[in-house]
Amino acid sequence: MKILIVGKPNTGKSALIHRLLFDQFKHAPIPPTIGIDYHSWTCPITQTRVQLCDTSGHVVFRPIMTSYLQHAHVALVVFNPQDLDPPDDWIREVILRPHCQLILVAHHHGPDASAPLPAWSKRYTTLACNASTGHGVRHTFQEVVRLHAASLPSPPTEPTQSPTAPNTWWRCCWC
Ligand SMILES: Nc1nc2c(ncn2[C@@H]2O[C@H](COP(=O)(O)OP(=O)(O)O)[C@@H](O)[C@H]2O)c(=O)[nH]1
Ligand SMILES: [Mg+2]
Repeated sequence: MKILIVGKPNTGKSALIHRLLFDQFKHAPIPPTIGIDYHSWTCPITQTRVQLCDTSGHVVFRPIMTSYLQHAHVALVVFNPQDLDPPDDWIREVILRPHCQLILVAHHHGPDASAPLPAWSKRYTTLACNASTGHGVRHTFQEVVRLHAASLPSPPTEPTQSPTAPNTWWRCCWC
């Protein structure tokens, strides 16, 4: 399963992945992501192997990011709930690709990961977490795996044959 992590620069995309993979928060400034950084993670609940593609939010890399959306199963649009400007451009890019599931991640930079979310974000599936405290980070990624699995069509089931079917009278006449 491939997850593309997008959103404006400095929303904490790389910090979230660092917290997920190493259970740490880097207080020293994280160098800006250039293009895409790849990481792999296995969901401890379902054992699903996940490729995490951490992207640069910089506008220069926007065409590369949009091409990567074609191969992603899920796009996480990370945003800062205090930001008055919704990440509409990213949301629009993902909605244009119906194969790619859109999930928003409200990344609170303050200590309270349960602070209220902006009203606009309630139109979408939105999860909330915080890289500095770690609050909600593992749950967010586990929930993304679960939501993706739930969105897949269920495999066709074998037609069940009625146990009485072979004994119907007309079948007997063929013997
Ligand atoms: N206080 C606080 N700062 C954060 C948090 N997450 C990220 N930052 C800081 O915000 C800046 C941008 O984070 P980064 O993960 O590089 O953002 P990205 O550009 O979206 O990948 C860095 O200086 C981080 O240390 C957080 O949860 N709390
Ligand atoms: Mg980054």
